[in-house]
Amino acid sequence: MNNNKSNKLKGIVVALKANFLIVEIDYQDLKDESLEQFSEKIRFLCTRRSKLDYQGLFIDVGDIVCIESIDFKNKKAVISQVEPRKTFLKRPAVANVTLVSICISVDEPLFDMEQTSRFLLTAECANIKPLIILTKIDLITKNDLVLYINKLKSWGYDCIPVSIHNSQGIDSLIERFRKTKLTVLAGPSGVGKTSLINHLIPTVSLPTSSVSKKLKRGTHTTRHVELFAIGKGSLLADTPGFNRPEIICEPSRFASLFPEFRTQLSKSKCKFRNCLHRDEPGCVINKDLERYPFYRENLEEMINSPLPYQAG
Ligand SMILES: Nc1nc2c(ncn2[C@@H]2O[C@H](COP(=O)(O)OP(=O)(O)OP(=O)(O)O)[C@@H](O)[C@H]2O)c(=O)[nH]1
Ligand SMILES: [Mg+2]
Ligand SMILES: [Zn+2]
Repeated sequence: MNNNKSNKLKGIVVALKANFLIVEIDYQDLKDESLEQFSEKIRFLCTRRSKLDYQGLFIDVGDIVCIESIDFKNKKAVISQVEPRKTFLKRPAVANVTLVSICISVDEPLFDMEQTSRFLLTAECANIKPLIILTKIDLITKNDLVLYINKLKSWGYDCIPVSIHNSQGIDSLIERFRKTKLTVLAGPSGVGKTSLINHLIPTVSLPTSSVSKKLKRGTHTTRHVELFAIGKGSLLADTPGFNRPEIICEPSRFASLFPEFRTQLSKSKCKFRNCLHRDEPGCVINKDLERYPFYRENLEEMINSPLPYQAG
């Protein structure tokens, strides 16, 4: 076998490690039968061609790339091209995301309406449909869980309630993720994103740590984004938790990021085309909706922010 083959291969960036990128190649993409010794997937430690830096092309996890100068023996290669991205989630930074699964725990840390909304808005802003995973449901009663489910429904979102302790919801999650090309698990620190990946993918065993007893918050255990295979052709990303996503959006677009407002605006129109749904006459938005005060407060912040369109 030739260990210094230099043909081109296409792969996906699964992790960034210091100045290197880890690129995974599907075994089936290798037509050369002499490479049978490799398992289904092969990971290469890659640098990037300097011309990519000149072109200002930065590369993130999820990017589809071409690798060259492939050293099969040492599993090293050089990235020579990056494909245009279909989508891009800024934080956590992942390219070509097809589903953002926002993990929110019902307790430890406690469910927080504003924080949950901020995560949802980040996905809506990137035009990626979010799915809410309600984690740690073993910590609350069935009645309380129904209240959370109904609350999220009134915001226009379905959720999948799960617990790794009694395996509730796990099968429907696996089914959903296996149907999706690239799912990102995002959410605050300590909600159980990594624990969920360990539970869903038996070959993965990542470090997790318990929530701080004093602050009732996570301790930022996961430090890097990494993609893991879940079924054929599907990937799942673990990401570092963070507690307060920023909202950066033009005030005129802000209301369209709330499904419950979108529903109202699809049924009837406000009198003024540029209505910001404040106190304008003939506005059709129901100001009694749970998230209206949150919308209003952040809208005012965006309008008055010294940075363009930033709230929080
Ligand atoms: N009761 C209960 N605890 C859980 C569940 N899932 C995870 N945990 C616990 O929650 C704690 C935090 O879990 P992690 O998986 O490290 O949380 P994370 O979201 O990855 O946190 P960061 O990496 O900091 O973003 C651990 O002590 C887990 O054992 C669950 O379903 N029920
Ligand atoms: Mg983690
Ligand atoms: Zn209006």
